[in-house]
Amino acid sequence: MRDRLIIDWNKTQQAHTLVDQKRVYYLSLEFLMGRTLDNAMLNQRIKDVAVEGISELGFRMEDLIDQEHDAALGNGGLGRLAACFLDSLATLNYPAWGYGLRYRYGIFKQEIIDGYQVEVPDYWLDFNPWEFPRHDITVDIMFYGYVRRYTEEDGTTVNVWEGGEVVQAVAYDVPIPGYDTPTTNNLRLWSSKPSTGEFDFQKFNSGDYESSVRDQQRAETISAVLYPNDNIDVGKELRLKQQYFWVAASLHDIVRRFKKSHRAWTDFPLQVAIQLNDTHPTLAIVELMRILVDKEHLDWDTAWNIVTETFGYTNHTVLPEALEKWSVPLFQNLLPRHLQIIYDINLFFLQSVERRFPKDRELLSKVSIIEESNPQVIRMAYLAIIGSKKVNGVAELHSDLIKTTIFKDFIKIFGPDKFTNVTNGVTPRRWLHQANPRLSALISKKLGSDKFLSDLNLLSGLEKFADDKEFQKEWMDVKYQNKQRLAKYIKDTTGISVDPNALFDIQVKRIHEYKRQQMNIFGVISRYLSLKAMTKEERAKQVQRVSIFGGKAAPGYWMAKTIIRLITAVSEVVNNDVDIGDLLKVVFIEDYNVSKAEFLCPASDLSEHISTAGTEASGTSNMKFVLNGGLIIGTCDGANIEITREIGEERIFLFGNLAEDVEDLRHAHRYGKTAMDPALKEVCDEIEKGTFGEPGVFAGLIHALTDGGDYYLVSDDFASYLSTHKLVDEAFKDTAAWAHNTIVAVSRMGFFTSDRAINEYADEIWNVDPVIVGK
Ligand code: 7GP
Repeated sequence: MRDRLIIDWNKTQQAHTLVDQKRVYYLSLEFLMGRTLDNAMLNQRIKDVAVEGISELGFRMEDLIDQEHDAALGNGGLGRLAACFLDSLATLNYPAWGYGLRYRYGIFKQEIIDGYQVEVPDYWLDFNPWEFPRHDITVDIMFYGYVRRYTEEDGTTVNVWEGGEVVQAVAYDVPIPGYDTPTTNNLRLWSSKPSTGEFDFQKFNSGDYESSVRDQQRAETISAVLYPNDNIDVGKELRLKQQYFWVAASLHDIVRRFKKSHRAWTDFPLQVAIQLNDTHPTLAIVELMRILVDKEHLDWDTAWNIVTETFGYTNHTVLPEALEKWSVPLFQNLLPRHLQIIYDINLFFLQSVERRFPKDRELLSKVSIIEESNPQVIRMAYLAIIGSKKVNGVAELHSDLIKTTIFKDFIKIFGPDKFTNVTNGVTPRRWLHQANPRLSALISKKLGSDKFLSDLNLLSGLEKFADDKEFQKEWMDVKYQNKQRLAKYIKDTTGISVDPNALFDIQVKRIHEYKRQQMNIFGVISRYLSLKAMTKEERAKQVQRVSIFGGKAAPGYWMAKTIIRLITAVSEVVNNDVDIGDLLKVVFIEDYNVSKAEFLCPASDLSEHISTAGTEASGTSNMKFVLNGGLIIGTCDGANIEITREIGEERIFLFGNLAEDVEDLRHAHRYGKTAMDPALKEVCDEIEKGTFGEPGVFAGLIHALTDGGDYYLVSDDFASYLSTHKLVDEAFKDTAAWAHNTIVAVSRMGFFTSDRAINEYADEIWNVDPVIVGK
């Protein structure tokens, strides 16, 4: 497979060089790729032959596929989106490159020990046949140092950044095969090592091993680990180093490629579109200014025009704690010249604002890139907005919210057209065809073709079979088999027996208070208490449930870890309660990752996307679960809203308060005007009684609901959450209607392919065309 990929990769790169059209560069600190082998075989359409060949050799393909380590260079949604986008870019034949960091350690592995999360390092590079080290492609990157400014004879001022520490970036290339096309794009990941001049052999030979090794380690540390935080900014110097290292190496590469064509600099935006995946690569704006002004000696305005025509910025969150801000003193020490450039960008920007809104001092301080706190901080999102041509959110509600909340002042200045929406999508190759081969085969059989895999709207052809009893049976049979596979996995890994006939209710995603796994487990406790209170006869009428959780907590996020502990504690009690038996089981799946998502999504009847309204920018697993024939319980948040619009509100279990009411509800909590929901109160009392072990362990969770002001509005949404779960139970009893609804839902999911999202970026933001690579 590796050889095949490289042949197509070469063809593609040659074709792209030859046509020399505009290329897209997707800069992302995270690429959550998962495994490659299966995907590569399917995209190259040789899996059947490979399976046959492997079996003749006496192996099973599943076993082989299972040997591969996930490439887990990401935390959650943002990183997985980047991976889906790479698949679509290649499939749609866009000349595109991904640029990222080659972390030695990806996201940690999660072990559950005595009910608690324990983090174990993920050393994934032992055996990685999918990367190609390019020792010929290196870039020297500088940090620290000082700026020397002088005036040339003709009177121009020159700034030279010098005297810093130099580290070398080495390229590692990962081929990205498109589906059913020879186009194989490149993902270039940078690895850090001491620059050739830096590792001191003199010191080493003279016996000063320690200090020479220290220099080496210092350099290698830059690309050593992925920061394990999802939706939270911690502001550590090493993180800023990672960002600059990666951005500077990538821009150097992009500029070098552009220069080969000997075009005028003003053509740069006609040849290059750079997309910033959140603010992590925002320094690229500053670095490109530095290259154009300091090195290529363009005048400031010409350079700025080039820059602001080149970049696009995607925002992935409105959570204030996730918005990147760098302390000015820290930044000044590490990147002194870049700080000056930022000051100049800010000055010219504020001057232009001042001219248009004279005497509005408040507006100036509100939109300044520099926040006048102590210490001063650089607001990276503002820099990204000012330096980009377009800014987009990732679902309609989210794109509206950024315009009315965190970025509202910029609408005044730039007008509304700079801000746009591109609703996220997921690749149907991995998330339907690869993850759910049975369903994919059934759909192909019914539609008479597998063309839907590259044109997902063709799924609409299924709708007319939604009431076909025979088809419904085949459909539900696929679901049953996928649930059986999951039940076996649960048995093998946790010892818990679950009945595949039960309703499988799954919430898998990073653990975060805003995603409200706490509300889910409180709901489970409430269900448990009701079951306990029932007579035998009443119990016999209840729908069996398996509540499945999975997800990692950031190592420093205490509340998230406590939520995991509550889930495991509840599972110990409920699963061993003889009164309850198979009526309710609670499972925590250890170490949730892309490969596990691939067998969880096909096995759900119901999945939970229950964030406090206005907090989940889009969500993408919601799309994966529906695409795999499951229904959703969810809030009116992120892409849930558009999913509802597409599939029809009778096929989604929506509940809870709306985003527009959140502020008022929070306000009411702050002023003690809200009594806790009675069902939630019962749950809290039960926890405090010690039913789930030492109550002190969970005090933080309870406190957040009471004196903590219930910021995520669990109490406000709890009653409607529980009553909506009752509706789910009722609906599940009617198998024919359930089958009908899931078929109709799948048939209307065409919109949520990442192919559609990528075409929107290409047309509305990048202005780039596909290139057909010959066979
Ligand atoms: C996530 C959002 O939380 C999720 O709703 C969205 O679907 C995903 O991005 C892709 O757009 N955001 C992050 O993962 C994140 O860390 C802060 O954002 C930078």
